[in-house]
Amino acid sequence: MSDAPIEVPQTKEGWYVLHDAYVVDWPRWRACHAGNDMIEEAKAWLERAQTVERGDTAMYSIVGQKADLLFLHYRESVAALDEVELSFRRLRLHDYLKPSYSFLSVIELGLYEVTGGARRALAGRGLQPGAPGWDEAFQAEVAKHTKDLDARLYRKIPGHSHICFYPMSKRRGEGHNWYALTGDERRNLMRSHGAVGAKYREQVMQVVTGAIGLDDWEWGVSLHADDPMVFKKLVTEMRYDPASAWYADFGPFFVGVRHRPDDITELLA
Ligand code: 76R
Repeated sequence: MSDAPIEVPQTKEGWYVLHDAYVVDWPRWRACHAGNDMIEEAKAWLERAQTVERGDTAMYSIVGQKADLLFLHYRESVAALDEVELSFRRLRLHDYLKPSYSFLSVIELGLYEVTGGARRALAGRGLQPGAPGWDEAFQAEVAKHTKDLDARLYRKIPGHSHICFYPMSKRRGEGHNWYALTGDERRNLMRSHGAVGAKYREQVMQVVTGAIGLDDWEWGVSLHADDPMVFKKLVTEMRYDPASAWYADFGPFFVGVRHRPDDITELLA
């Protein structure tokens, strides 16, 4: 450990995000006769949720036993997420679903490169962290480079046909502890991580969401692509990159196919 002042990473936050997954109680659903009404009600709910002005919603059919349906919501506040969640609970269809997984987080952009650049710029002007005026000068320098991030923070859900979602945390073990690294060590690791990711930029869109203080893991990773094979290739390559190889722990993986509101009829047929 160095005795340099601890550099807590700076981040910019956008929409709050809820990943909300359910399994269908198939025997009860099959035995019920009011199916059509409920489906129409659910479709109308999804239409409304998807056309919300501030945020977005998407529905995915999850492959495998972990869930049948995943709803992904972007909203401007935790309260707005709570509202859309409750409006879903009130649907009659909800009586035939069982909760399978949920994850609350917020779209997050790490500013490792921007803050590293700001520190160098200030050092060039003879200002060191902790010196009088440093905080204001630092924030002004960061602000110069973060004006154009809104398009990524307040975006629509990427329209790709497949999603791969998983929560993850950075390791805090005796041997490898992300939180005990210096800012420069973390910055270098994230630079290498970004370089691996950049190779897949054409094929996949990553939406990283921060969840420290919000849920049981530290980040949510949503990868959006049209070809799911890209998930396997990309995540495999990331595993060998030091930021993941030494410092990453992963939760359950959910892979699904995106569907429109009209598809609910067929999904539940
Ligand atoms: O901001 C950027 O998009 C550029 C650089 C970048 C950052 C800061 C980047 C690029 N990522 C960043 C941050 Mn990522 N990412 C993951 C995973 O499975 C694993 O091993 C890890 C899960 C994948 C697959 C992935 C893909 N990334 C982060 C963070 C925050 C860490 C922090 O702040 O400490 C996490 C948790 C994380 C996880 N990353 C990319 C990708 C891809 C494909 C890219 C390039 C995309 C692009 O540049 O548009």
